[in-house]
Amino acid sequence: MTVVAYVGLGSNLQDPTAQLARAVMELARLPETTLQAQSPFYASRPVGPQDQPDFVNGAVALSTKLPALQLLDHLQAIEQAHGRERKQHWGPRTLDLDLLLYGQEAITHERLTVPHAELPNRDFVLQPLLDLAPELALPDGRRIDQLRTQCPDNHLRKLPPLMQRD
Ligand code: A4P
Ligand code: MG
Repeated sequence: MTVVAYVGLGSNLQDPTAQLARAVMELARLPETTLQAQSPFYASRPVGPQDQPDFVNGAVALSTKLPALQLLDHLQAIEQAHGRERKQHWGPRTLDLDLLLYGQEAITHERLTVPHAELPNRDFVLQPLLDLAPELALPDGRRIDQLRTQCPDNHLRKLPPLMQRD
């Protein structure tokens, strides 16, 4: 079965834009997976501890035959390859890959909650999703465009396409 999965990308260390651009290429090479679309990248103020650099965020749409937990394994392997260290909850990071949506499935597993628990509260996740799929809704029916109007403002700044490459 092929599923459309949405993956959120975030970085605020070691050239975040280049980290995201590289990660998009790595996601495109995953087995049994095709990269369907890539959102623009956005600069955003950090949610959580404030004594850390601004983030760069974006999202991709993948068409995949990988089961959700296998896709998560691949996302975590890519994070590790980018030198990800888990020190502080919501702290600075070279690369964060979150599985935002996996088709219209709601998943509750010790390693995986889908839709991502913080998705409704984060403009830096909702806006890239809207760029990719303006009609998108959560499995419970809530529309992404509606959530976007209600969520806190993290001062998103769309980065020009040239700055998305390195
Ligand atoms: N996990 C459960 N569900 C998922 C999912 N849908 N996708 C588990 C990915 N992982 C999921 O994650 C901890 C565990 O969550 C994983 O082992 C996985 O099994 P982590 O990435 O190791 O830890 P973390 O990142 O510190 O925690 P968390 O809750 O994932 O943080 P977030 O939600 O990723 O937030 N501010 C801005 N402006 N932009 C950002 O991108 N990101 C964060 C991190 C904080 N502030 C930010 C940003
Ligand atoms: Mg994470």
